[in-house]
Amino acid sequence: MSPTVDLTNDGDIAVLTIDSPPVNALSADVRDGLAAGFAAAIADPLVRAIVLICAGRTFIAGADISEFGKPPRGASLHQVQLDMEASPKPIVAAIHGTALGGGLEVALACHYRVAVPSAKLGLPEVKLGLLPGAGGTQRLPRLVGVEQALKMVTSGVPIGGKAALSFGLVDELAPEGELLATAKAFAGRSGLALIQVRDRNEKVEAAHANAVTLFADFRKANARAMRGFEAPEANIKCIEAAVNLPFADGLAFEREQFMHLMNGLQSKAQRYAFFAERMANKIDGLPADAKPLPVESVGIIGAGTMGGGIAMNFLNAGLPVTIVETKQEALDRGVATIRKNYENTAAKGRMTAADVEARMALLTPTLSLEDLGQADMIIEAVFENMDIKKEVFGKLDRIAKPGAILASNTSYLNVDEIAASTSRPESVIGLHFFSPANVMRLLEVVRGARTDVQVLATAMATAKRIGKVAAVSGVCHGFIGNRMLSLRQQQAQALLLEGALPEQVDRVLYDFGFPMGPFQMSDLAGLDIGWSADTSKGATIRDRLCEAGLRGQKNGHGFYDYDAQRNRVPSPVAEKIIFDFAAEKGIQRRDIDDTEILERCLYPMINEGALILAEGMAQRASDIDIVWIYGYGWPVYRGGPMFWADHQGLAKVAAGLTRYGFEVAPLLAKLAAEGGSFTGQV
Ligand code: T1G
Ligand code: NAD
Repeated sequence: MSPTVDLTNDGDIAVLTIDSPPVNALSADVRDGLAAGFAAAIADPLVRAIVLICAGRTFIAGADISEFGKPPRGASLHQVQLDMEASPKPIVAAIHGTALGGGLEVALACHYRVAVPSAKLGLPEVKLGLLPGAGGTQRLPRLVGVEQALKMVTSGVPIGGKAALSFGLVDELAPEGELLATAKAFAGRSGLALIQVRDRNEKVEAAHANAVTLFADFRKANARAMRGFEAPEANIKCIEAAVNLPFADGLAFEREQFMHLMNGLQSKAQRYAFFAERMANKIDGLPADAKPLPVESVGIIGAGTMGGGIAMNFLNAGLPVTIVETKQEALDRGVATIRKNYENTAAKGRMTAADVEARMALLTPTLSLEDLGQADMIIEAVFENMDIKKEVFGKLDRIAKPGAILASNTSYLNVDEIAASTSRPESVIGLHFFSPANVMRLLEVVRGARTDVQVLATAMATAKRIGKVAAVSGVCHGFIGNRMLSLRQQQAQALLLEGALPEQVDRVLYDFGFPMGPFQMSDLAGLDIGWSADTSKGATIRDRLCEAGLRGQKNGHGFYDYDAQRNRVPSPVAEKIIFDFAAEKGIQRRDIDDTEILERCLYPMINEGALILAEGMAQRASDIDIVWIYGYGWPVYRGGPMFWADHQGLAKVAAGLTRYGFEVAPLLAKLAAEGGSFTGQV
């Protein structure tokens, strides 16, 4: 039929099989194959019904995102769907793996859908800054109802086969491994009505009466999660259209909204982030034979803030973990925190009590480092002190089995220096998790000068296995994220002295899309992290605040004062300390506008990003963007600092840096001068 679509007949049932690895995306070839396949099967007098199925690991995982923004070619998906709906023979979709986006929309144009229980069905377009542009917003609510459709298109989270059956999204579940047979049997039933989803109006009509309240309540309940994004509201409007307009008008409205988003910068940024996330997992120049080593058991050293969270990632993946502490009390506290976290999740219904016990059963607490002798991977998360880390790695070198991976969760320290405290630096790597480590998806994989490529490949594979988005960093102070963050923090502090207020700086970055500004973040983390009264010199605002007893949220007083419900108001005490400190420094405070605040917080970190790139501390600019999106709350709809800088115009960024007294990084100056970009996206 076509290189990607095959048509076979089994008796009077035609089977159209899409085979277009890796995820059977709806590329031009696949659309052409479907158009030709359906036409042939419909025209074949021997054919009574048609089954659509996919080869490989998944049903259609959506439109081919890599075709977006390019001149259209091949059959139109819209026309393929119209031909399917108009078919005089029932068409049954047979779904396994993921039926996502355009893939689910093709299934919704079929008369019936059969799936295996393990299948995932969803419309994740909102995660690409889009909406389902092939009728999904009009057909889905007609099957699953308005509220469920709203949830699915605004969260982009797929549902499983069983849930899909219960919502009426699929008509039958097939036993795993018997999908084709079940779908053929279903298609072969006599008297199957040619029901088009577009004509099943009961559920949208039922919502008509209280539509205004329903949509208002939904918008209100999800305002916080949707803040700053354009796509969720457009998705809601389309579901509203499904309730208020005839199908064809709703479809036209959906098309218009889709094109508006498709041509917008937010979707461009989110599509960029989609591929950047997948690219980050690829290591340039990695020999093809650098296959990941097996990791079937893990050791964690230190059960503090990070050790516990790190352990949970591996327990969640079903891997046995041995966790080591120095004292029983610290060990008990660490294990209790892990159990508490799981019990909280179970209390929210997101796991069962049996799941909690199953994970805790995989955890072995110990006070003996020797118990890590058989671990495949060992991750150290002890105090951020080089001597302590070297001592630990020295001992590990004698205990760990040959070939074991020795990793450090250090935030800043030199991984090569840590590695040099062993006789096997090639087995040492940095695995920098972010707090809370069981939640934050980013993992900075720090490649040491002597780290073996197989150790690196294993780290990347392990990251994917525990659901992390990994990006490779070279060895430098603060790696990629913290190194750039320190520039932003420095500027934020300087702005306070020169005339800005904590709440002003925080508002500017919050409005930009960060979950919170630097001063609210400092209060949350604790103003005294790494501070001690004995060594404090009163040299910074933070020193002065700590010397005055302010600690942040934990004692209710920091840059803000907090009530029992953690509501915050600007702190007059902090403000006075800032003003006095500025006066002491002879700084004449002035009014500073929001633009200057934003540029001085973001431009220097972008400049540092250019240095990181030029030094080869990051493989590519998109890795830097992934670090900031998954580790530091950079709004994904702005693509990350390097993507954002490209769209601001590097000449403007370079000029701003000069204006604010910064030396422009050579790479940035060069790209600005030649009209280039970091990401190649402009
Ligand atoms: N288009 C093009 N390439 C895709 C793709 C897609 N839709 N989905 C995946 N890939 C590539 C990916 O880049 C990677 O390539 C390889 O496949 C494996 O992916 C009209 C407008 C399906 C759950 O948003 O969520 O339909 O890196 O590493 O972890 O309304 O991929 O190997 O070169 O992610 O097993 C809507 C996107 C599109 C789903 C599999 N669909 N994909 O996850 O593998 S918009 C989506 C995923 C749309 C219509 C609209 C995941 C996956 P490479 P992977 P995975
Ligand atoms: P923490 O103080 O909460 O925990 C450290 C734990 O290590 C303590 O429980 C301590 O008893 C234990 N420990 C110390 N020496 C030990 C030894 N020799 N053997 C076994 N256990 C020992 O610190 P944390 O915040 O979890 O930080 C741990 C590491 O992770 C540090 O390197 C830190 O820089 C890094 N890190 C921290 C964060 C964060 O946000 N807290 C984020 C990323 C990385």
